[in-house]
Amino acid sequence: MKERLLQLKQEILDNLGKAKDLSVLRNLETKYLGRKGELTKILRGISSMAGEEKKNIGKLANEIKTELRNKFEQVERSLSGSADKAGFLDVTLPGKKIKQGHLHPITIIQNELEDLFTSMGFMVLDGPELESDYYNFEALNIPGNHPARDMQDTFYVAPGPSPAGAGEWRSDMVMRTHTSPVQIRAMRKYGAPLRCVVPGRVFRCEATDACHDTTFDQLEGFMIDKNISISNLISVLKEMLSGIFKQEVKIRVRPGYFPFVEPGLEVDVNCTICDGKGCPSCKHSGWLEMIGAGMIHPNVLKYGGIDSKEYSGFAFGLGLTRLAMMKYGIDDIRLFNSGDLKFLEQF
Ligand code: FA5
Repeated sequence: MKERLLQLKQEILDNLGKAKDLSVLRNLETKYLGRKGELTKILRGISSMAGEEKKNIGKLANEIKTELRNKFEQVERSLSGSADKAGFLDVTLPGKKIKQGHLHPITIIQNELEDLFTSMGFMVLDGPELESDYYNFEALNIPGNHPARDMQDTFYVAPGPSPAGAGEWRSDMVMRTHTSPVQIRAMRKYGAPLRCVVPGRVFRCEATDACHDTTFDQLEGFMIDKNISISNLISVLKEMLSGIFKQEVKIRVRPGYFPFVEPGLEVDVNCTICDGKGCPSCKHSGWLEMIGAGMIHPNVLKYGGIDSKEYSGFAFGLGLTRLAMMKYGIDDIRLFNSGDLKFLEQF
């Protein structure tokens, strides 16, 4: 009998250990401790035992019964606790905030410019950042060894040995130094007449300061048609600047040299950081060089497959990152690519 009791106790404890919810527990309770339960039946049988055996088995049976009762209660408490936790939802707790990203200031201003230009009938084009030497320089009237190449020192990719001999090296692929190569690509693809803008990233190998970076954005714009003149260029630039700044901005136009235009112009914007008084962002001049522009050189039209006797055109290259500096009052261009969230979260 003692053996049977200990065996039953072990069986009940094993089953209790496996009980996953309260309904399983209730079934176990009925099966073993209920009115017709297996342990109850044994306990009833003790009354028919005699003498010393009755006393010893009776004591053991009562001890086992008490121990099992306690164990049932303990399991019940833990099962109802976990049920509470799983089933309870505190709807008054504040929700988890999902961090939302936003557009980079350069993208914001690029979108505004694209809207402005499409409203004036310009197409928005794209071009490769890794560009051939031919499109970046050659077809823009800047042959190899032309001194104008020094104005835009670049990153040559995968240099190979120079056919010219020892000490020199050359590569046919460059990180584009400006968005102007897309002029040629567009002329060849679409022909004339043509109205396009090309926003995009450009790269230059140069020392950085508050208004120069090695990676920055430009927006190329060009218009080719019959009888296009400098006055068309100036009026488009004015339209663009007043659209971006939403107010009259002071500009200054001076002669500039770019081999792919004739005549060439530089357009400066009155520095909005210091209000023209002079600061590191404008190199203490009160003006920030913002746009290179001019009438497209006949050689460039020829490279693009357009008859320069029939068509003329203007082109400009806007420093998009510098425009963003002026619009948002940012005094150091290097902040744009810094990845600094304290800076970026202000937009
Ligand atoms: C050019 O890149 C010419 N492709 C522009 C052009 C296009 C002229 C079509 C004529 C016709 P430039 O090197 O000046 O020109 O650069 C144009 C503008 O880019 C500058 O006015 C300036 O706003 C910006 N820029 C130039 N270098 C940097 C730099 N290192 N960091 C930031 N912005 C720059």
